[in-house]
Amino acid sequence: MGGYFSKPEVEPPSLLLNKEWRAVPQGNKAEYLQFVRGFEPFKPRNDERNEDQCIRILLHGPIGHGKSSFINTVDSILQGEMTGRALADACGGKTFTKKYKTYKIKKGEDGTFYPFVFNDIMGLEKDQGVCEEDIKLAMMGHVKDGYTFNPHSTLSKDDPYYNTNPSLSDKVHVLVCVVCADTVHLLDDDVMKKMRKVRLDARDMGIPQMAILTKIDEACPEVKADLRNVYKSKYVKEKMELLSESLGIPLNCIFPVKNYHSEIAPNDDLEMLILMALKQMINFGKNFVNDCKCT
Ligand SMILES: Nc1nc2c(ncn2[C@@H]2O[C@H](COP(=O)(O)OP(=O)(O)OP(=O)(O)O)[C@@H](O)[C@H]2O)c(=O)[nH]1
Ligand SMILES: [Mg+2]
Repeated sequence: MGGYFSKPEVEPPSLLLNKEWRAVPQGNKAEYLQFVRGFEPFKPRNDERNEDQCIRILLHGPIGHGKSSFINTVDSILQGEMTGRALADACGGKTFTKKYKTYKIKKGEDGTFYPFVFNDIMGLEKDQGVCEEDIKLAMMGHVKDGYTFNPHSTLSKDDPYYNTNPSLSDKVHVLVCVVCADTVHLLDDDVMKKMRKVRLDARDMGIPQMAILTKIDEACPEVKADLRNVYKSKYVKEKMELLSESLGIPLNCIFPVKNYHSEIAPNDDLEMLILMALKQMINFGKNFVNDCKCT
């Protein structure tokens, strides 16, 4: 019999499974990076205008779950240095992102950009935060860049920031729900309902959807110690299943990631997880745009 402070006789169950619960992709970071860097502006199949098309990726989710940090992380990876353009908030509490903003990512010194853009939106909250209806308007391309969301009213048709005649480029081509792994089980019912509503609106418009599960480092100490444990972590698996059940997003469309937040040096494992998610966003967006009837 051990004393109060002595080592327990039974070892606590391991936080890791013996085998990965998701088949680990074969490629390495360089291959994913090459895919992203090599992705060129394209002319959609059904487009009689013969115009180059860019993919618009909209990130939405509860406040403080890492939307802006994800954009900053992608930017940092592709620039090869730590950037902080989408301004993430370290204080928590009320939503930090208030404006609708498009982020382009610089490709070369010659003023060229990658053919995909991110839209960062105000976070969802129980009584505050962005109205779900405004997210629907954004997906339809009706919200102009720079619009400051009002938690108490939706964008009206006579507002100067209302885009009456959105083109295919103004519309959203991929919807990404951003939820953090350490608090997914604590999400308020009202916030979940709002996220489900956004998901159904996107489904009705045929917009492909996926989710990223952020802050996996905070959810599991074994993942914090080594990101390569992600697909063996029981916690991460549980959180992904919970998110999948709650929102109705298939498991294979949910990507666990860790954003850059306190690091000052690059991390290959972190970048690999982010690039895997980004590749899926690009593929989903490209397929959607190709299938769209262009006007
Ligand atoms: N440990 C850890 N912290 C993260 C991660 N991603 C984001 N953070 C931190 O979480 C906090 C909130 O991140 P933001 O990117 O501002 O979240 P947001 O969803 O844009 O928030 P709003 O704009 O307020 O809706 C910041 O302090 C980030 O540094 C992650 O993967 N791991
Ligand atoms: Mg933000």
